[in-house]
Amino acid sequence: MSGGKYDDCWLRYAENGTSKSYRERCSNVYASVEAPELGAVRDELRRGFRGLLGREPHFWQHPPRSADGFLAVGTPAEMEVVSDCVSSEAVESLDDEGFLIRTADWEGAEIVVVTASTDRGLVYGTFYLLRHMSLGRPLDSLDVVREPTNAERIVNHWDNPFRRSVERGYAGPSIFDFERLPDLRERYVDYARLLASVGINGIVVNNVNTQIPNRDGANEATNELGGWQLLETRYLEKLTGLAALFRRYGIRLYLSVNFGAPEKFGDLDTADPCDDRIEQWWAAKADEIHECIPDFGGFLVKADSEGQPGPYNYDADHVNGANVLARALEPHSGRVWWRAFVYDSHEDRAVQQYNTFEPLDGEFHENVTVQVKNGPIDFQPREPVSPVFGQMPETNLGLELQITGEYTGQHVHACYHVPMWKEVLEFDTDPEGRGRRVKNLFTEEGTGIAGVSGPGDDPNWTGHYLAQANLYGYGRLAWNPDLDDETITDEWVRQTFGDDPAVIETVTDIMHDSWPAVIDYTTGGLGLLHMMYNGEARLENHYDPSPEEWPGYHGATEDGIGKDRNSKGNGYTQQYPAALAAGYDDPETCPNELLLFFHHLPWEYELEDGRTVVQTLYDNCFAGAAEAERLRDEWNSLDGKIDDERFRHIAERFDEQVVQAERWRDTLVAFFYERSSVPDQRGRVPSA
Ligand code: GCW
Repeated sequence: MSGGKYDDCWLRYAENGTSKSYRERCSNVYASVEAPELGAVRDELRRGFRGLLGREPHFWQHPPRSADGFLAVGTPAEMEVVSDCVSSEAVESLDDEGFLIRTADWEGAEIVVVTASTDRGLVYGTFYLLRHMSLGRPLDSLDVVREPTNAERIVNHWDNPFRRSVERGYAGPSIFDFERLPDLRERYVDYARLLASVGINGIVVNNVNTQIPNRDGANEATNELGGWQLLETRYLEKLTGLAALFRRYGIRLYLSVNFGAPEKFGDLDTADPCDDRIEQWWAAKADEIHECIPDFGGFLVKADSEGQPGPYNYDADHVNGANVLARALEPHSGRVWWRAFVYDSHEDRAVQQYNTFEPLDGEFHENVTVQVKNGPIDFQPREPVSPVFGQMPETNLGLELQITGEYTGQHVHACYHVPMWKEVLEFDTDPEGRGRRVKNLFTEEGTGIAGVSGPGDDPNWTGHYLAQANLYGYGRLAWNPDLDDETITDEWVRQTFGDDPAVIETVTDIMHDSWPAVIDYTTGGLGLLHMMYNGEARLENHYDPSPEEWPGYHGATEDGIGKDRNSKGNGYTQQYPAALAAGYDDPETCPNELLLFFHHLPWEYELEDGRTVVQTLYDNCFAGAAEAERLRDEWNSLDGKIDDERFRHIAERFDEQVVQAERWRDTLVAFFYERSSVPDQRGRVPSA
């Protein structure tokens, strides 16, 4: 932990075997001083080198005259040293956020140059260099050019500004203390550093549920102190300083807004997007925000979903709704992120998003991004990829991933999401040959990736220490979705836990195997989902096993289990392009891990390996719980190899995970037995 306050996560900058050579090259730093971002660059180098070099670097305002090397950070326009070492065409051809790092010989000294065409590029270049050094890699012969694949790389906070709670957050209260703004906490700087270090360039600071459902009673929305109030002038003014702080790190601020805001503020009796007064109201609001925050990113909107108001309240549709906001933001280069998470019943929401949004393809404004969750349901441990992807070619789409662990053990269980996200990103939305993998859908301007973040005010930011890896991995993939999970995991483990090979190997293995274990004991591994408790009044919402509760999702009956989301059933498979639809539609060709998502099958339906459905469910539940135990034991083998504080914290989480995994296993297998009356061939499931 840094100074006993809160953790540095992967920005620990520990001295390593290469530090001696770093001292030779980087003890002197020549960095330009103009823009605010460059303050961030210098601060980070100071902090990073204090650790990595074991001493503070000396900052120069001109090139140091010494035979030793130095580090030069700046744009060629500002620094001659840079333009001497790097061709201006090479820099000009970089996109705004790209950077170039090169080792060069300059007047007899060996220097390292970090350059870019913008100051934001320099921020990313600096963090790249520090990561490179944290990984102990040499500085000779550096020749690095990097640009982000995706232009928009955003985190969505589901923070409730005035309660300071975080919806689906498992790491304490909100980092943001909105009541105290414009006072800024030191922690905001550290958060901005964490985000910028992995390339995040946007932050939505408040919950999409801008009016908070009353969780204790009927699921009725109340107006009490919702995040919608941030649009009031007095709060906008307070956000100015926060936006400036993030700006230094290349991060733009966004707000979740309430579609009914024009009505809520009391001066209008409607929020009808087709009413001229509403058009003017939003335009004036956007102007006002822009006055306070000149680089304001835009609005995120959850409309007509789970109690939030939307265009349906006014007989309008999502295009009307999104476009009125888009027109308001257009003069300020702002963007509307319009969520596709819209459904009207729990019966089968899988079919609803495609049916609602696909017919609207081509009608959204240029500065609207339709933000779609990776799967058609809701961040389940495993879901098929949403059929919306690849099928709205005339619409800017955004991919919404969940960094926090709502359905994956809520940061009591270890569950590394990077392998899941890789599965989504590598998914081919059109296997008939046009090569539209999910990861290739967000490279055009206006498209992008959004991650629902969970960090909170806990000393370790994420509740479960290992969950830091999800934030790290999210940023790295949003920047470059081609990175493989091994690379990301290795970077994170080494920066976080150091270079002891035994520690690296063990932690890597734990990360790698954590998600499959959670899938197995919470679902049985054949594509079932939503077996979680869903009461509104208890904290364990979406955490505890409760398979009886939502038969509509898993379709368990006496004769079988699974849901016919196929052409015999509700036709969901037909929302996919023909080749995918055909594959999913036939239980013989449907991938095992999604079998019961698409098909209701007899309990004793035989799978390819000769086992029955019910036996496979039993086996997987047992295997998942056993795996949780193995992961715990692996972690325990690190006793004495890492600091006590982190060791004990994670060991305690694993102890609890093992207990919960066994509970999940026992509840699910009892449920499967109770419905099927088929005994476990291995005699593990009590049949009395
Ligand atoms: O499934 C739900 C979560 C809600 C969340 C919603 C959404 C912000 O349980 O907590 O609300 O998804 O994505 O809007």
